[in-house]
Amino acid sequence: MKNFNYDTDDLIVALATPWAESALAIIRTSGKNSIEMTSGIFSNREMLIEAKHNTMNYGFIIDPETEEKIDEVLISVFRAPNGYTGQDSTEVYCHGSLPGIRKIIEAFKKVGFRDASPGEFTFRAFTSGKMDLTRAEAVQDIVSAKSREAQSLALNRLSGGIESRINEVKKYVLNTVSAIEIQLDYPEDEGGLAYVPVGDILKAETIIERLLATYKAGKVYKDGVKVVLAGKTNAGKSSLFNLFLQEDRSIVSEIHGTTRDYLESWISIGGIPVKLYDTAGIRVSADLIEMEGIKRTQNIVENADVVLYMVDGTKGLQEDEVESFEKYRNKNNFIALWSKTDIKGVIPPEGFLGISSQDQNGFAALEDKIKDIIFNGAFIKGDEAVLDSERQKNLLEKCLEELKLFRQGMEDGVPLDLVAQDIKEALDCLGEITGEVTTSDLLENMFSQFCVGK
Ligand SMILES: Nc1nc2c(ncn2[C@@H]2O[C@H](COP(=O)(O)OP(=O)(O)OP(=O)(O)O)[C@@H](O)[C@H]2O)c(=O)[nH]1
Ligand SMILES: [Mg+2]
Repeated sequence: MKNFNYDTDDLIVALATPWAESALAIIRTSGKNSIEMTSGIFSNREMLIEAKHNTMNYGFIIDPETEEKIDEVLISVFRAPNGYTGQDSTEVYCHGSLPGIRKIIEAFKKVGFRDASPGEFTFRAFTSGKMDLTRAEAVQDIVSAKSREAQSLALNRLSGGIESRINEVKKYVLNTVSAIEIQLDYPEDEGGLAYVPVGDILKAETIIERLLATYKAGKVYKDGVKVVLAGKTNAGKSSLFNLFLQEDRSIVSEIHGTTRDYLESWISIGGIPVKLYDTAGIRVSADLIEMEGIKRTQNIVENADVVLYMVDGTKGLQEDEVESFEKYRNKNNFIALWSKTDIKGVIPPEGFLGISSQDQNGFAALEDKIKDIIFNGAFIKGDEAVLDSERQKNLLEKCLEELKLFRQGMEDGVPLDLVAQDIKEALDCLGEITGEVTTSDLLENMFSQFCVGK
């Protein structure tokens, strides 16, 4: 983040809604005396200066130099230490005209505001103690969530779901640290018998392990997964692709080699964003374009999270596909499908899931199987807090490692002052997660990923 300003008192302004024509737009400000300074461009100065926290104030934005009316607006007022940033701040609800918005922001600058950097409002919320880093990270996750589920998981983190779990861990670790400190300070009191509550460390480890298990699930909701339909020509891949999409996107025909290049589309399976690929059917062909399509199919299959391999149920597994079938079969992300089960006499053999794009038989079972593979047992329970930041995950892994080292050391009879080091490092990791121990590099890196106005 260039020119990221850590002077958190000065006056910042930014458009909080998209830079596009719309019915309404919101411009937000924050900083010391920002309410009074906003009143400098408001038709009813006194009203704003005296406005209470959490109130709406009607009037006009006035150009402070020309005194020209710029827009008819509502201004909401938030007084420190309340409000999002914990500072005095205002939000201007104006009409969503781009020239109008530009003029309002210019007016703000004329009375001493500057453009906010990305994430600067949230940064201020963090520095004024309104939220820890796990919550701040959740703010950006909410803004960029691709699905309703991802958004609601982020909302849980914003309400402190992760923070409270981390604090629990911290409590257990601190208990142990203080027990160690006492031992080190007054060794003779215990008659040489060191008592350290190792059970607390085990409890801490359990919480961390569970949080780490939710990481995979959380990532699935946030980034989505790749699911590929592969198989021989005419197996019925495009028909199933269209069924997933609920539209006639891919051409379906009885001619072999109908799909020559791959197609992709985002769909949702139980709230998980899935990028579904329809691919060129595998066969030996003299057609160069088709061969290129088949080559690309293989690449996509290699990189897929889930491979749906479809065998034409009316024909069974063909000789020339055995090789590719066997190649993928041994992977744990593979589902073997037996197509066209609506046709009389088409019955899936052992190991295949029967499916029909015509009567949709097997479709729900397929969705369940896909979910099983994606989550691999790491389902999220109810409104459990789901870890989703890589930064937090890495720190938790390190913390867990240190705690295990500590326990190992205790078992091996390593002197207390040495094992104490491991547990203090574990504590540092926890502090870094919530932001009590931070470096400016970390903050800069994190907040620069935000959008302006957040
Ligand atoms: N009865 C029945 N016919 C199906 C079903 N699925 C596909 N078909 C038919 O099978 C033929 C091939 O279907 P496609 O979906 O184009 O097959 P594909 O695997 O995409 O074929 P390529 O693009 O050539 O690789 C078409 O005539 C479809 O109507 C099904 O579930 N039941
Ligand atoms: Mg096709």
